[in-house]
Amino acid sequence: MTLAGAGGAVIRTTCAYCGVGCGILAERTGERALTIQGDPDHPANHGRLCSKGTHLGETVGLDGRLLHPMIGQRRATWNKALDLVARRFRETIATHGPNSVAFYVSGQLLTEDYYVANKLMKGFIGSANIDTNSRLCMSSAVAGQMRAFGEDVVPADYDDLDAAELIVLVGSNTAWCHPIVYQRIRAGRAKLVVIDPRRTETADEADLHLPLKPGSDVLLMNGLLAHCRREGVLDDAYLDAHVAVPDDFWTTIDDGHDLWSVAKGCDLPVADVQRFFELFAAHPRTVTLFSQGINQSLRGTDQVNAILNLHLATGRIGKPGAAPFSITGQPNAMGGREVGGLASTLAAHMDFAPAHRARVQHFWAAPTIAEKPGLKAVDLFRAIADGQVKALWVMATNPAVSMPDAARVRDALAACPFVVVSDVIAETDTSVHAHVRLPAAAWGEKDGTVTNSERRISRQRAVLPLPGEARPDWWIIAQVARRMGWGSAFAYDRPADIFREHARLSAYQNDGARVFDLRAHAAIGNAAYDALGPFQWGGTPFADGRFSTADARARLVTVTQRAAEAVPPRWPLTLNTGRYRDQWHTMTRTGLSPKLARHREEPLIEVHPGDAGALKDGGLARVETPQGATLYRVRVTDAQRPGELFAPIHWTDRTARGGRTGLLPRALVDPHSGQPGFKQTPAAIAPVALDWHGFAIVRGALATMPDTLWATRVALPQGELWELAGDGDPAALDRLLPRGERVEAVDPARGTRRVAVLDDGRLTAVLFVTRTGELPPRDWLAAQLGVEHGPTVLAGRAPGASVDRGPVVCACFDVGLNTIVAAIARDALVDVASVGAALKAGTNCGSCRPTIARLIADTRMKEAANG
Ligand SMILES: Nc1nc2c(c(=O)[nH]1)N[C@H]1C(S)=C(S)[C@@H](COP(=O)(O)OP(=O)(O)OC[C@H]3O[C@@H](n4cnc5c(=O)[nH]c(N)nc54)[C@H](O)[C@@H]3O)O[C@H]1N2
Ligand SMILES: Nc1nc2c(c(=O)[nH]1)N[C@H]1C(S)=C(S)[C@@H](COP(=O)(O)OP(=O)(O)OC[C@H]3O[C@@H](n4cnc5c(=O)[nH]c(N)nc54)[C@H](O)[C@@H]3O)O[C@H]1N2
Ligand code: SF4
Ligand SMILES: [Mo]
Repeated sequence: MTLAGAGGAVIRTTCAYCGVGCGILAERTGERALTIQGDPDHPANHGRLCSKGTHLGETVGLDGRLLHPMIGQRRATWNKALDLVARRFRETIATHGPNSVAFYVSGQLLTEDYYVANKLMKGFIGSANIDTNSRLCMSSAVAGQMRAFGEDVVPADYDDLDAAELIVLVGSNTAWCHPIVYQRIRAGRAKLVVIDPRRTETADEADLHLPLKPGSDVLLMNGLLAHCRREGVLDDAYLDAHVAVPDDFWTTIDDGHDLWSVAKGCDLPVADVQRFFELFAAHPRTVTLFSQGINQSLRGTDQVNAILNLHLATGRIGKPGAAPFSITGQPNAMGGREVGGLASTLAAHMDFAPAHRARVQHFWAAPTIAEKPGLKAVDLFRAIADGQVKALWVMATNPAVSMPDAARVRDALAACPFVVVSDVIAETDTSVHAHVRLPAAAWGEKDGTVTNSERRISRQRAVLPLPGEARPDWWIIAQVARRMGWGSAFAYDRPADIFREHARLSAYQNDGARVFDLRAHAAIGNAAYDALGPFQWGGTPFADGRFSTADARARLVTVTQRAAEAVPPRWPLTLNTGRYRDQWHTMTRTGLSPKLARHREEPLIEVHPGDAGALKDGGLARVETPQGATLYRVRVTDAQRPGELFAPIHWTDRTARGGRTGLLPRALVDPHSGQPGFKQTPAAIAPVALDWHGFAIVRGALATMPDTLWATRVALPQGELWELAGDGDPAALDRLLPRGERVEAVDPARGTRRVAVLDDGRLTAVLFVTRTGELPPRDWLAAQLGVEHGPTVLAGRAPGASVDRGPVVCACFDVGLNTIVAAIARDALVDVASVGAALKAGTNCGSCRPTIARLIADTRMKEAANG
């Protein structure tokens, strides 16, 4: 659908990133240029966008794109590449059977792509060896909802956040990871409780923050349920009518869940736990929103059920403002669940029961159908390493970075006889292991549907033409299927053909037993599909108290807190991992945006002051676990609990030496869901002293990655900044610099080395290194690229320059921390709105408002302390 607008046509589409699923108005303004605005008419965001969505336009250039099929290092035609993929898969299946091949796919595929991949594997190849990165993401929520509801349905809407009186965020850094949902929560009037071991920016603004001991959520939730029972808050009528309760359930809840035992077990003040319990008891309209702090645990499914138990036993489900809300991470995590893209589901919310298999096989007119669940992600990569799986196709995910114990995953990829990778980027840590690389259409070029956290299906539409020979994922998969001999079953001409089939399957022999049902769209025409506006399926799920089980009753599930793991002396700390506000996963796309790079330029390891010992804030440290080791920049902060470390997941071999968090977690999983326990890994940390530190700024890109011990790439508007540190002679760094006229200032006594490279008098690169001293701020130098300069540039600052504005807080208006702090002090600003009025900071996407609020509080506190 297009709208009239000045310049080009304004296209309605959906954000590329998180599961909030914000609507976007995009307008093409140049060859590869877009303007981006929030869609005021989209019910998920009503016109708002966070920093990542706002800066999507900075990520649609062709730098680093994979534009042609590649066989090894050679460019190939589509015909050759597709023939090869089809032949190798066919041969492997013929010799070793259907379970010797696998697909590893992603919640970043569109529903249409996902549907075709799932159909090919389960109905035609006849194996269920298709699993997805959603296994790492919300498979515990899926397993928990299946146990409780009999179907994987999220019974919550964003409207519930407006209607709620109390919102409990459990294991969710919503302010950073689902910013527009967070803004909606803040705009409402509900009280906010945050349950997270770290004091995140989400926790900063809460009415109550419970920094519980990691992994003690079951104890806390069971304790709360015991409190509700004591206080008469249970909904007995609802339980009688709609819920099956196991015999041992209430004795387990009554046993050992007094307030004091719970507070002690969770390592929380009794008064805070009591306050939480009382808030919950007092507010029937409660939404409990949870994500990876709950799901990514060796007890993830039990933790999910502990939350669902609470909502079922208090009847807080299927009513406005009352819901357990498993929020999804990726833009189409929910669509993947609908098509059955997990190895443990079949299709359209059906599983491997004989009747389901027969139904799906019949619908697809398929020659075969997978008999049983396939290999889940962690087991899949083990089976590749063992040689059981001999051909793998990876689509839209980067497992060499994002899987636990990633070094073993890399070994598996390297050993696999045939690896195909479909990606939009030419070189990723995964695709360097590929025998065949297939260029996929990227966000802004693809066309289809995604489903957000509240089951709302929205269109993604193409705004830009396909570059090079890039093709949509559905097309690539269907082409391989045709070449494997299944032409008529994969004769799709457009995404609408696939959507119709998917909608028909959801309705096929569905007498209401499956909530997921798109029958109203099963006959949608091409034009109507093109114009399709956002719509939600499922109505208000379970509003009538009927669930998707055989007896229509939901289930309480008996779950108990397991004893904490013993702390091995060699690994005294617990490593927690997660996300930064302005980066998306392995940075293949957000890493292209200079504005987004500024929020956190380097991978930090956050450490409590009590654990810092010899670690220096701003220094480097090595974090080690039994699986591997990697370096980080140290941040000492009391936002961490003692004994715990926090590291970001974003940096890769393409962007850094160090910060390779995927190497550290164990490949251990939850027994029900197969989801890895990413949030708790026994670890140790030690300082690393390097001879020198410095940075390089270059126009364009460095020819090779620095082989220094520490190096981090930061995108700049005209090139790259590399933060560097190492041992030995820093003169060796000179070879990283481009050719050109060099001016240098080298002071061996003070250990400084400053080099500038000029081309025709214009600055193309600088290198600044010091052994002991300070380095100048990077901003000014970065802005000098392309400007005429002489040796004075080696001073590193403009003559009479003002102070560094500091790290960027507001990515939208490029406002630095020091600028904000100075304005707060100078103009006695007391709230976020006045900072916005003075500096514009925080007035667009709002992602930085929690930071600004914290800066105001800090400044006021310091002023108070200074009298
Ligand atoms: N900026 C940004 N946003 C994103 C993404 C991104 O990469 N960048 N990715 C998207 C995706 S795919 C996902 S899945 C979501 C994830 O969104 P979130 O789940 O909000 O993000 P995480 O940072 O992984 O983890 C959330 C919190 O869980 C806490 N936690 C750790 N252990 C425990 C525990 O034992 N109990 C409790 N209660 N909490 C614990 C961590 O301290 C952390 O603050 O974000 C989505 N949005
Ligand atoms: N330690 C630790 N590890 C984690 C987590 C954690 O919290 N801690 N979180 C886990 C979670 S929740 C998730 S979701 C995963 C995410 O981990 P990944 O899925 O591995 O991360 P992405 O960087 O999103 O990878 C997406 C890839 O698809 C490519 N791509 C983008 N668009 C398209 C497209 O349209 N088509 C194709 N074919 N390719 C495309 C991108 O260039 C990129 O290479 O990480 C997991 N790993
Ligand atoms: S909250 Fe941000 S990242 Fe998520 S969909 Fe909306 S704009 Fe995109
Ligand atoms: Mo995720």
